[in-house]
Amino acid sequence: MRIGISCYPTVGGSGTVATELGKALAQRGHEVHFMVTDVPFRLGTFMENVYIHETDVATYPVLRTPSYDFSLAALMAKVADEYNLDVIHAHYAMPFAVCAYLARQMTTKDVKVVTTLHGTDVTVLAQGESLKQVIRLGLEKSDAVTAVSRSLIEQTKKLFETDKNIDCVYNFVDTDVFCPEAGAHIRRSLAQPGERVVLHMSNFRAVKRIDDVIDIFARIVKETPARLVLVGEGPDYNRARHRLQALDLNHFVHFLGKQEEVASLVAAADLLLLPSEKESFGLVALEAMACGIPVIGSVAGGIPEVVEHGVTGFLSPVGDVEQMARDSLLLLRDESRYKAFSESARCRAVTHFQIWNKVGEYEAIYRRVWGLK
Ligand code: GMT
Repeated sequence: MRIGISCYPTVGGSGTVATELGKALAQRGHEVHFMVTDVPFRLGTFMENVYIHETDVATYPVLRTPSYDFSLAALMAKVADEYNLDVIHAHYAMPFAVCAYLARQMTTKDVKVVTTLHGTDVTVLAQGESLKQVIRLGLEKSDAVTAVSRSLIEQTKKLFETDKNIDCVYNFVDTDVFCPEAGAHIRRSLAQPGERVVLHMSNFRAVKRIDDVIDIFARIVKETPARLVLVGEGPDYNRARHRLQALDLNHFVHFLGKQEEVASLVAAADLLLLPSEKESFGLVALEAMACGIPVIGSVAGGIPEVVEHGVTGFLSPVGDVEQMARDSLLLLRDESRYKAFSESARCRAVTHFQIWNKVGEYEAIYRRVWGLK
């Protein structure tokens, strides 16, 4: 098939899922067209069957803000016409499904629209009235809608009071790339022998509850030698830095900022902290599990569909840092328990969230919207 993909090109789970999906589809022989504002960060080097189309955003003094969404819609229509696209896969209703709807009004081709909900368009943006109706339009006009967890499907249906069919296609991971062996060569630069490595990787937004990460780590390091590795960037990153300094904990912390290649960093850790307030899936938890790294997280959104409580990690109510710290220590100080969790985590990732199975699920949806078997 000829598939157009639109996503946010910046670091983040949705961009990762969209880009890895596009690359995998290209490997399977589909023609994949990324329609984006910038080259997606995980795209890497040239790949056969992959084409990139960047928006040319119109600016004019009378336009108070650049007309990004209209430019993207026009680009989608142009690519659909020129390359005879079968499907536009919009990763986020806002703005991509809406742009795809507009593109469909402009193109002469019968192109189908598949929209994947990744979370914040429903859990944050659609909570206010100003964008809710636009997001609803994007969903209703899509030929198929998928969401990355059952929890997100439930929230979407409740919020929009819709009975539209929404397929659950979980996030996925390449378990050959994210594997326990991937971190061996950098472990020594993160910790001394005998020290445990605790990782948090995110876009450092309020929903990630960075203060909880710090509070959990402060309790861990009081009891056992440990290092905290912080990967990512975002509004709360510098505040976290200052707070760790004020607590005199900064010499136990590696502030690594934005990183392109993360499999080795994840695999070099012993534990992942994900105490989010909202999390539609939690791709980083899956990437950690694939590397055999247990997860300490919150019972929020789709996290319980990824992390099996008491088997591949421990989950507690949002904000319960005492319990999260106790559970962390339970794993870090008991080698045989840790080994059992680590093996179960890897096994769950391999069994339930393999990239090729999920790519197959998306392909089946593309065929379905065309009435093909
Ligand atoms: O908040 C993030 O971590 C980034 C965000 C994004 O847009 O990339 O991630 C969302 O999509 C991911 C891929 O489907 C999910 O794994 C994340 O859970 C989801 N984030 C939230 O729901 C907060």
